Amino acid sequence: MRIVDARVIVTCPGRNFVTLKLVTDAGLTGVGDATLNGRELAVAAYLGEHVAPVLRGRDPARIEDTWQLLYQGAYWRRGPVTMSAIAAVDTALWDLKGKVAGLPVYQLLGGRSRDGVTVYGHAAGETVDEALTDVARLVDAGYRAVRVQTAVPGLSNTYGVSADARTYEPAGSVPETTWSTPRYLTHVPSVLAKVRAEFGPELRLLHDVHHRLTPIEAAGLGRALEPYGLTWLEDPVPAELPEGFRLIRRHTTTPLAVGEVFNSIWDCRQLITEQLIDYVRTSVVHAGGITHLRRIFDLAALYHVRSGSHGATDLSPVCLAAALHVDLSIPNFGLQEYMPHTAETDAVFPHTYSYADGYLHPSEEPGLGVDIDEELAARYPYRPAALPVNRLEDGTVHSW
Ligand code: GCO
Ligand code: MG
Repeated sequence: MRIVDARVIVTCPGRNFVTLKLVTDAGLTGVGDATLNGRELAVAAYLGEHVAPVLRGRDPARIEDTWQLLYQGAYWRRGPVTMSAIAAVDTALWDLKGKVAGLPVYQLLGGRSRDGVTVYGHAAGETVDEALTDVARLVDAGYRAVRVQTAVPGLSNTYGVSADARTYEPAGSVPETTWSTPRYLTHVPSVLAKVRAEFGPELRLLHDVHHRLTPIEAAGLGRALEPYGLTWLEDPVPAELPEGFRLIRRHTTTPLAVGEVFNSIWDCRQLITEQLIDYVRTSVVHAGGITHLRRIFDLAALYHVRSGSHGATDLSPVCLAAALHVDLSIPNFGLQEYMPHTAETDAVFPHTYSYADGYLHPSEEPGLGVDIDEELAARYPYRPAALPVNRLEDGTVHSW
């Protein structure tokens, strides 16, 4: 079998997605997500100009060899653009292999290690009362784990709280946000205290700091949150400096989750091998596809680190479908983030994974069980959009 076509499809059913579709001479197709929020066209060009010509004529069965060819063979390694492009190819090849074998991809990865994939949902509110109502909505829908974010009094446009936060995070809608670490640190423990008091000890609670603190500030927050038994505190500091996590670890037992912006095993190596984190949040699309993600999770398993893959709505249903096959099969699964896509997006990406009672279940169809409706996709042309920029109250640029 040979690859005869590699199509890069950019579509905007509410937000932008980049998808790679591989076509073989046997008429089989495979899909992979290549979406890099706010930088979509960079990956589309990388795939279209530099990768698609290499793929045409290749044997789709050679997944590992193709991965190495695109990684080692590029000389310029790693980085979000390259690794998202490699991810799309890798994901599409696994999809094809499943279709050739007549098996869902999780069977090719070793079969089920569990009955379903436990997910966490997003609860948010401008006020704490609104957030409590939103947590109740998720609990009623069966969720066992909930991430809680609220606006910070005195700041407008807090991360994770915009009106469309549940469906779309937020490229283009809020070009600039304002941040104050003292206001945030004063507010957030009281929010988690109220949620824990209202919902009891069993609901798993998470909170995302979105890379905004320094290690000593994060250490203090982790300690302040200890009474509320968080499942994880996410991205407490920018993770370019893994050594910084030693300082956080010295002061708090609140578990840490990091890695949604990581692209390779090298980005998380030190955090994992020094046991500085508890969950690694790398995703199929941004960390080199199913092949490389499994390598990361295997390393993590040696060090008692579990998976907690990124799953915001800027990762397409193709990525979510692929994530579920990985999640179901690995031994050290932790949690999977789940933000349902809009009906518009779901229509462009027909899929057969399903949610029930706090769990997602991947498709039993051969391959990944997801596709892109190219005709419908063409009706939603690309719309330029950028992620917000964050500034302190005095105007200094700060991590968003
Ligand atoms: C999360 C992430 C997202 C990112 C978004 C960026 O935990 O889900 O932090 O909210 O901000 O995916 O594109
Ligand atoms: Mg996050």
